[in-house]
Amino acid sequence: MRALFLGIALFFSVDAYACPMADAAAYQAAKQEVSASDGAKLAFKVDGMSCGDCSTKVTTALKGIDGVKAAAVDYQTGETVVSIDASKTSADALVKAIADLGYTAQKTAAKG
Ligand SMILES: [Cu+2]
Repeated sequence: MRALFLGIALFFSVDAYACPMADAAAYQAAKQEVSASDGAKLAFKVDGMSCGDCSTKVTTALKGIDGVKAAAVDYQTGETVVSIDASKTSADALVKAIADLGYTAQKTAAKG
């Protein structure tokens, strides 16, 4: 009985974790944070991401860079937006940090 309960709990937690709709909503919320941030806005297209773990890895790496104020990464489209203090970091540094994780990043035109 307990095993069954755990099985069901695990099924639902894995399902919620992998839900593309929830991931898309989280990206939209993170994107708002980037828009609201006072830094210079950069946009990238990141290739090679396949799940929420990938976007978390990229987001964490970007936010760990000195000068990055906010970052939002959507693994489903590869769309990545970042707000930076341009006196501390650059688009090239962010592209390199993403490449170090094994993904390919290309700078695109920032909107807004
Ligand atoms: Cu992944």
